[in-house]
Amino acid sequence: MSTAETDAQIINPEMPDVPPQAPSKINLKDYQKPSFAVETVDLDIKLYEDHAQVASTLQMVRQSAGDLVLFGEDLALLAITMNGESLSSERYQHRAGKLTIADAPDDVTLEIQVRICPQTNTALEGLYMAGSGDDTMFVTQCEPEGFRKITFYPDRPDVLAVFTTRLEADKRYPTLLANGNLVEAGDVSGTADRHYAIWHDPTNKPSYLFACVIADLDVLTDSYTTSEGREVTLELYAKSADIDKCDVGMQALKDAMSWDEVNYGRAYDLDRYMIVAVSQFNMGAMENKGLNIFNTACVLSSPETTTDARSFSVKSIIAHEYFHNWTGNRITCRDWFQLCLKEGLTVYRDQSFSADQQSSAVQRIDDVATLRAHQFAEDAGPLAHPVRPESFVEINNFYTTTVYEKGAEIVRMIANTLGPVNFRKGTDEYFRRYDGQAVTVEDFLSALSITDSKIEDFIDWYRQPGTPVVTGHQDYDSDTQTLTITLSQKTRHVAGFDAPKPLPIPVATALFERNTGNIVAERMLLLDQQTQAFVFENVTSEPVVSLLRDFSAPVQLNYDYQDEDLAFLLEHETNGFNRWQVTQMLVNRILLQNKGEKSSPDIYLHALAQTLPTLAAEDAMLAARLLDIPSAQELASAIPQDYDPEAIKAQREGLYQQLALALKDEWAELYKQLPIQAYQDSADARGRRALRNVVLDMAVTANVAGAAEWAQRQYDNASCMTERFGALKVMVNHQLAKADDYLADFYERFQDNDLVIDLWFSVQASADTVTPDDITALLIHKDFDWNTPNRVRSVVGAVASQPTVLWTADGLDIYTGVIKKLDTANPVLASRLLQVLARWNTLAEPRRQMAHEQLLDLQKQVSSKHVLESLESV
Ligand code: 0A1
Ligand code: ZN
Repeated sequence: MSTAETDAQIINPEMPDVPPQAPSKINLKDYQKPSFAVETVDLDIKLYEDHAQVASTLQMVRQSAGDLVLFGEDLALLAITMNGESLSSERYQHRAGKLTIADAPDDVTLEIQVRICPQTNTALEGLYMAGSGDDTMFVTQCEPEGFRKITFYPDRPDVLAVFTTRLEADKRYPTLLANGNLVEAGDVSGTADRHYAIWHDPTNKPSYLFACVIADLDVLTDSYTTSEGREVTLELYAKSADIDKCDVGMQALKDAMSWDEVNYGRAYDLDRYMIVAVSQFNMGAMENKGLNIFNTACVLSSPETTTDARSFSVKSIIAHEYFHNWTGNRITCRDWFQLCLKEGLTVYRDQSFSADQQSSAVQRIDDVATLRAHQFAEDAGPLAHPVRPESFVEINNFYTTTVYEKGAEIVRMIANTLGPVNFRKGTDEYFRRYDGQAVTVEDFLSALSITDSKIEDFIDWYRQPGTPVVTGHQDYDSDTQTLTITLSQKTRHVAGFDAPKPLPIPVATALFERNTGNIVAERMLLLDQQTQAFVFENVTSEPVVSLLRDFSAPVQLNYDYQDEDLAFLLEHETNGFNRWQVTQMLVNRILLQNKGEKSSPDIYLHALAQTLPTLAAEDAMLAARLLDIPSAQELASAIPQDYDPEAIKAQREGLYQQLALALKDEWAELYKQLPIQAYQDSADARGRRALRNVVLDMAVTANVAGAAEWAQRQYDNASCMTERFGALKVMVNHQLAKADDYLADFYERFQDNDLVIDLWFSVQASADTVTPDDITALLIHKDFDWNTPNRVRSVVGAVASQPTVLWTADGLDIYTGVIKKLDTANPVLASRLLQVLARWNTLAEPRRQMAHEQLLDLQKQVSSKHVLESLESV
């Protein structure tokens, strides 16, 4: 059918709102149950050369009084019937993305036909075309509100239904997938070149978990037998050139399936579990029922093309999406305000899974570093919101580190407060009570509190924005042999919210005897008042106190430590995470304290020099992490006003230099102890590779004789991407003589692999010496592609990590230009990229004024509600 023919048939196009209204806010307090439930949905999706036709049949039953409301966006309505009768346009209203039928009977069969255009859908929501040339494929992304771009539907998470999906397309696309079980497949009669497949998903699911794929893909197949005896077929689909990079993901899937049975008693419930790798995707991955869609960057992995860090994150994302099958899919969210219900719990579960696959200390370091770098910044700025927001314009703007990572920290605090046995009793109760339902955070807390009613008090953590600051000091009384630790909490008052209340803050504490370095007492203190004193008896001498062990709560800690106490803890703490934490506290004291209060770096440098050589042999990964100096971006997030990007960069680099010089004599020896070996994917081998890259950078920084040649040799002889890319990064960052040759070689070797070329873009865009002109050159490079979010992020995301480039007139011009370009083409991506500019109001003048003007200007030139909402606070 030609486009011209179908245009003529569009009935009752949407009434424009005249005059255009400001996008309206949706409020949690206005939640109302849907008037109609959907029992079954039959979808028939026919894909043609330049459009698709979607026919749907919905069986609906009234639940309560009210209109029958369907949502639809970017759809051309071709036909609609209710209980067999064609609906004339007077029977319904179609306005602002809503189709409302006022006087529907109690039992309704709706038949709807629409035309959509996946081929021009650059927003990557609904059904869209990904890839190019021979690799073109069609995939869906329906969370949170993409299903309404496929057909008219009560597209909200509390409407659950059984879906049957028929897909029809040209045989050029042999892969036809949808949720559930394959019921039938065959040729379309009367045609030579079209075929179809029918899928039935027996589970009740919300529309955001719908998915389908129309493509030409290869498949890696495996199987898993669940603890309940179900034989599950596992399939990982990718384009044929990538099928050799699917083994890591497949193994991770099997590991995750077994981990969830052992740790939460949860087995998989369908006979088939499919994962599809897609090169154009706005986020990491999506947990559609039985048919996960993954960004290629989050599922493909091979030693030659994938760094260790990426490969490790592939495993955790596979686990994350798998764990959603219970926490998200079988028990889902009542409304999008409850997003943290599925995300916080699932992130906690994937972090726990990953902690079992490597050193749990290093896992905790990674989780906390991410939280501090991104979530603390969000909580401190104008986009701060509660883990469960109370209003939004565009829900896509709330897939944030606050909802995900702070949400996970709340679950962690609950788990630690309950202990493993009672936490398991609580989660068992949660699954028992709410399986098959769409529920709220209150429901979750009520199940978790069956063994301890105090757990319900954690609700305030979900409601209150801002990072609490915990301040404390200690008093030792040698006469009574008592130690009193006094702790206070304060959370900033975020405009638009109630005055903050004290929260329940678990503070894991240990007392270390100064003479021996031994732990003499360990306790979980629960700070739930504004100020509280905690007394320890029978303490024979004044100890060094270690607080917030394992980062027992997502707070900022200001305790009146002496630098020497922190150095003592670096030596004596038994937990690797806590040792890292004290190095970070020392760095903060050196870099961020007000003038006059700044610590001298001597104690820090001395303590590291003492620790590193031995630790490098015992636990290379931890040794590498102890050398962390927070990124310029992270340091900036801790500066509430008058932030000067140049000054912070200079101080940061100065400390890095001092560290490199302080250990100058060690680097050659350490590097020698970490020779390139045949590739192995073990925690130990990954640790050695991580440390080797850090040592290489330190050696080049300290001008160790021959270090530049070490980098070249490491690149030339690399056994894997971690080594090759690590060496390239050092050469580019330090502008070593051969850097350009090696960049060219890297491009040459990997030009056919998009994910590696993303690395090639990002290493240049994030180089220490990058200029706005370099960024512009990358944005017009022949391989730059505005339609591929991974490629956009590889350059633009890197600019965001360079405050000295970003916060200049040219840098901001480039950055706001990118937002304008993506505003209507891909508003989800545009708005996510925009969020880093929220820090503009902490800048020192004249940058603050300049940034403010640029943002006001941007506001006038954008139109998506996503971007406009992110600019509301300007
Ligand atoms: N639920 C997914 C994240 C996700 C959200 C939105 C998307 O498209 C706009 C895609 C994925 C997860 O938590 O993994
Ligand atoms: Zn998730």
